[in-house]
Amino acid sequence: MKFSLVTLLAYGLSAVEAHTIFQKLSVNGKDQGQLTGIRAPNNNNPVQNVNDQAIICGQSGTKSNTVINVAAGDRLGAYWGHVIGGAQFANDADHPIAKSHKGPIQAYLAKVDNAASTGITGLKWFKIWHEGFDTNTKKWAVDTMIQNNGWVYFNLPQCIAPGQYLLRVETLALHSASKPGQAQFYMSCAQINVSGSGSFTPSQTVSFPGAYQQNGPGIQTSIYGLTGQPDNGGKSYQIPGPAPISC
Ligand SMILES: *[C@@H]1O[C@H](CO)[C@@H](O)[C@H](O)[C@H]1NC(C)=O
Ligand SMILES: [Cu+2]
Repeated sequence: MKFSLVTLLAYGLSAVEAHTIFQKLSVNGKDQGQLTGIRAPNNNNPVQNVNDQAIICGQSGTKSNTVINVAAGDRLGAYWGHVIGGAQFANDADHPIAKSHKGPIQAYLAKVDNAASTGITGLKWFKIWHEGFDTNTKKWAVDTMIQNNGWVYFNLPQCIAPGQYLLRVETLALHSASKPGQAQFYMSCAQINVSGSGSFTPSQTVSFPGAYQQNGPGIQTSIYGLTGQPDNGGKSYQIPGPAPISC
């Protein structure tokens, strides 16, 4: 019983406020600026209902008229901070996110006519990148994000066709996810305009809401081994959603 109290203290209480927000984008290492071209929630609270509209781009919050120009093949960075602006105060241990908040990070695209003005419902999403849990190093994608001071890097695939897209980047925190409805989803959407000579059209897409099931694999799941370590019991972890495109 002592163990469960320790677990509760370590993972339960810290979960209350130790959240995160995706709030800026970098393109080939160049920071595009705070909330520039980003639709971010106004607060760092998670979305826990996968069937809620907020699972698309987070609770509706900031808007931007900017569409960020990128080229297919560019290296993108998504910056996460404990609050808008980054750390909440000096030496904020929960910036960019609390260490307890282990889980995968994913990037999805949806083609739109105008990324600045588009609605977000009914879009057809496909995944371009994800990172989950490495059974060898015992590192979660969230650990990499913390190591990189909030930055999550991935490539925009070379095959992506020119045009405007919403880029949905999601962090999923699984510290309490063994209980129904306790997986914590964090996401914002970046507004991008892709140039290049790609011609990829996805043969399969998913909807948000729709892509995830509340009790599905990788969502309602315990990440703790027998000793209470967040090592997924040494097993591989199944990242929710479709496979990333390959091209
Ligand atoms: C998108 O990129 C194309 C190609 O670089 C450019 O011609 C167009 O003006 C851009 N659109 C916006 C909205 O920035
Ligand atoms: Cu949290």
